[in-house]
Amino acid sequence: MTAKYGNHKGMCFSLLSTSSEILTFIENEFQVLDDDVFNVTYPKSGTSWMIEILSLIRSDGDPHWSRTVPNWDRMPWLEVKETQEKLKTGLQSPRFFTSHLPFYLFPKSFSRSQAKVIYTIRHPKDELVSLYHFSQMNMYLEVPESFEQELQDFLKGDLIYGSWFNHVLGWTGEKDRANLLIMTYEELLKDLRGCVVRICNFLGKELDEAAIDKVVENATFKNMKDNKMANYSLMPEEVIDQKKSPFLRKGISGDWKNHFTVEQSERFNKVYREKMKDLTVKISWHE
Ligand code: PPS
Repeated sequence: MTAKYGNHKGMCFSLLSTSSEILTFIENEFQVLDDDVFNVTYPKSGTSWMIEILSLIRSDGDPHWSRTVPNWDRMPWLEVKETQEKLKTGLQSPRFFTSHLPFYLFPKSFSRSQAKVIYTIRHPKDELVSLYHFSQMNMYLEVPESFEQELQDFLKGDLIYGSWFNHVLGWTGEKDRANLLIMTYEELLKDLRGCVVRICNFLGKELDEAAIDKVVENATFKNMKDNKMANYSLMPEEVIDQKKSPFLRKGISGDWKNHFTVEQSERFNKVYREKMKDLTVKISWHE
């Protein structure tokens, strides 16, 4: 553990963003409501993209809300310090939240509710590359000594929000719940429109063709990068220094090939095969 990180029930977290007390409250006392919607991810897996998609779906494709309100106010991060006051004062229903929590730390009351969760998974090698760059520019995170160090920490499950493997296994283990939709970043890249339609069906939201087109148009990488309510340029430079690396960095799949050596990739594959052998959902890159 390092100066910036704490450990809560086996999960590493940033002391600047949350605490064991908050995580305990969220797990045991926070009351999920039936009309809540949660965007859940392991970090760097398409969280902000899903916020944009859900915000636009919620406003019938009208981009006004997403262009005038920062994404962290549109879909607050459930477990961070800043959200705790908002939870006390009450948020207007239906509440839309974002969370990076693994299933075992997610609110227990979810299991008794009809609330909907969209869980997005990204190819872990690309997730790791994205996190590596993010760690250089985000003051909440430790700067890794090297890419090799980041890779070793990933394989040990020693990164922010814990093990990627356990996170994905935990959430996908809940795949039979009717109120859980599992998506991948790669599907979003391949067929954003098709994914928007799936999400609308899951949420029971009827949008006409023109509204769906507007959701898609406003959730593209380029349009998000130009939208200061989505590109984190409103964050002070001391917190997120985008001169070091932009938040919306590349927005592609396969960038891992520019970062991993052949040996690192093989080492990664070996651990991946062992740890993911019990994966119960079909993901395109999973053998
Ligand atoms: S965070 O910090 O956990 O909330 O980060 P997160 O939003 O999950 O992930 C950031 C990466 O998602 C990419 N991104 C997109 N890719 C394609 N299209 C769109 N619209 C989009 N929006 C965000 C973003 O560029 C980060 O990936 P990298 O690989 O670093 O570019």
